[in-house]
Amino acid sequence: TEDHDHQPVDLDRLRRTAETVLRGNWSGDHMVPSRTLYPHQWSWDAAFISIGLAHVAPDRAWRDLRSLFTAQWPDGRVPHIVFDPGVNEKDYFPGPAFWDVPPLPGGPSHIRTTGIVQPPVHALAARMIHRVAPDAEELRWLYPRLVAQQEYLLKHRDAGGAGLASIVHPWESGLDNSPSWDDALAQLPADVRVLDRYQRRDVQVSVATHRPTNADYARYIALAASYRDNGYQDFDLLERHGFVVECPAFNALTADAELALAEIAAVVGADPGPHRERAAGITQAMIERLYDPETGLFHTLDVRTGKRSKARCVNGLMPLILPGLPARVAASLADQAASARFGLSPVPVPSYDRTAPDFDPLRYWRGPVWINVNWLLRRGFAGHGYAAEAEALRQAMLSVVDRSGCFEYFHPTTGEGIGTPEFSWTAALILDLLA
Ligand code: 9WN
Repeated sequence: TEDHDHQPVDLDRLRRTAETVLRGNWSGDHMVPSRTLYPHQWSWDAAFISIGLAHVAPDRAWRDLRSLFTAQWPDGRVPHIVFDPGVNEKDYFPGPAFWDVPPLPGGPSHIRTTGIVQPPVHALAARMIHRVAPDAEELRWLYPRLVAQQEYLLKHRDAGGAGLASIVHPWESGLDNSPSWDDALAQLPADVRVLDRYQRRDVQVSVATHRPTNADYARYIALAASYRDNGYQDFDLLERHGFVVECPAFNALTADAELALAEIAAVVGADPGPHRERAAGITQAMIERLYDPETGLFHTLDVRTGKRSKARCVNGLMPLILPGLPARVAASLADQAASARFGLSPVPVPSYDRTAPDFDPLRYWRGPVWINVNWLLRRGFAGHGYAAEAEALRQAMLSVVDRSGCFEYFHPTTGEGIGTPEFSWTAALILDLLA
């Protein structure tokens, strides 16, 4: 294995580094994404983390998913953060006091969570852990919960009425300040005075110029407060809520979860058929609503205005993970991923179009490279028969992490590590790439 400077990647050292990060970030019954910046349990982090953890500590991998789903709401939603009661309120903002989720009838009363979700990567995780460390008992426990998670997204969140899930907050995408949301957010006032009442914790722990701007952060807080004050309800979202958007990555992962559930169903004695049908339906609706043949990419759709964002972002490549994508659409995504706009080696695919005038190599999801989306893209390439691209991307990921460490994200030109240094999903997914 060689990186682009032809320095060999030291695979043993890389594996040891990744294992050390995961040992350090384990917190009794779950993994934290980072000890400093993210001291609680995050939803899609837990999925990526457990996929890698399965190779070195399968009990912990199953445990992480179980902890998360123990906090599932009675309506099926899996909260984007499960708060650790042992962590001080001031160590993460917005914390449990801000979200103010009342104890839920029929739900666990002692667990505090947020009221928004993140992409459903957990069925894929369960299927992948089961391949490495088979445990039909865990799968039987998880299966109805994973089904309820999907039903929440596809019923309660189908604000557009076309069979796709809408997100009600940029944080739900996992790609917080992606340019994908700029048009939708621009319609909301950015009253930064809202921040006077709170302390942004992220800009104390991390570098402010890398994090979302205050104007964006003020909108995040206002949107979260509005959803909270509406009782975290999802009816009449278009009238009641200021941000209702269909994201191609979120929906691709929702369809992918149905495919994973079809396989899990076969193990637990349920019918895989309906899962496959739902995956096909979502894929079809995504092509009709989110695909632009002119850019050769998928784009987010603002359900309130009916307008598609023009921004070319990494979530627009993510539908490549879907095996049911027509070959011509897969080919256009593969072309775009390898083009000068993105480029998959020597440094992996960035979060945003490198040629865009507002491409920012340092600011969070507006330029830097993230390992989780690249890991997904690699699967997409491999699934559509692009073996050389899949391998190039794998080498590029191993190389940046070997040179820089298990950082949260990486500079899209130099590969330098940015953000928090001992980031769990980077470590976990590298272990999966090495397996
Ligand atoms: C808000 C934990 C999370 C990831 C997201 C990433 C970032 C949180 C934040 O960190 O979001 O949820 O405070 O910025 O954008 O993808 O799950 O690692």
